[in-house]
Amino acid sequence: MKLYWAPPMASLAVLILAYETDRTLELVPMDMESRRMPNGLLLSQINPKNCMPVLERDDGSILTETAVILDWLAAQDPQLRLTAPAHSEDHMRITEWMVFFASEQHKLATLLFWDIDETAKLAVRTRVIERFEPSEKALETSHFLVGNRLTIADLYLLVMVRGSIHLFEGFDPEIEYPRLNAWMERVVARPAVQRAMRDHGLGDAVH
Ligand SMILES: N[C@@H](CCC(=O)N[C@@H](CS)C(=O)NCC(=O)O)C(=O)O
Repeated sequence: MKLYWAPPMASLAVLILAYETDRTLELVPMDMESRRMPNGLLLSQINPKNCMPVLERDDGSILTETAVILDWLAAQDPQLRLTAPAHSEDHMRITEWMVFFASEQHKLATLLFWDIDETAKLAVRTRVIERFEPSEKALETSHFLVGNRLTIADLYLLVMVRGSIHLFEGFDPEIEYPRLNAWMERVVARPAVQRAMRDHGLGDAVH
């Protein structure tokens, strides 16, 4: 399988999941400015939505949308319980979190790469950061977002927090969201996460 990726974006969650499930993905880097791959192919030629990440499966079919890629990949190894059976309560909760991250934080954060003015950038920052509050609250009573075990919802949240630290200068979850910060330290310490961060070009054992 091939993962078309661009750091420090959501493709990191897919790579972590691949390592959690002991799978090998061929990484194809994408230049987000030109939206071209090293071989000159345009992102839109692979994904008409012109968005990352993109997973090309072994049969050549293309899967898009972070939440869907994560769910499909996790479902290949049901015994690991990184997702849950379709239509179960846990699956609904996992999906609920992922749709929230996708629509209320991820897409909003990507506006920073668009041609918007400083006032709009500040509004994006405020909205994205304040939307970590539900996660902070959920982590008051559980070690993870769903079912007290690591799931793909946690992987999506991880890239939202790390992406926000990268994008929003001065955002420090240790100060603003202590439970989220403690959760992040636990998740980041996992060998699969450390390995994915290194392979994703984020340097050594980054926090
Ligand atoms: N709906 C997509 C959106 C992902 C997304 O916004 N990806 C960013 C990179 S992390 C992107 O492609 N941005 C380019 C754009 O929005 O035009 C998903 O959930 O995967």
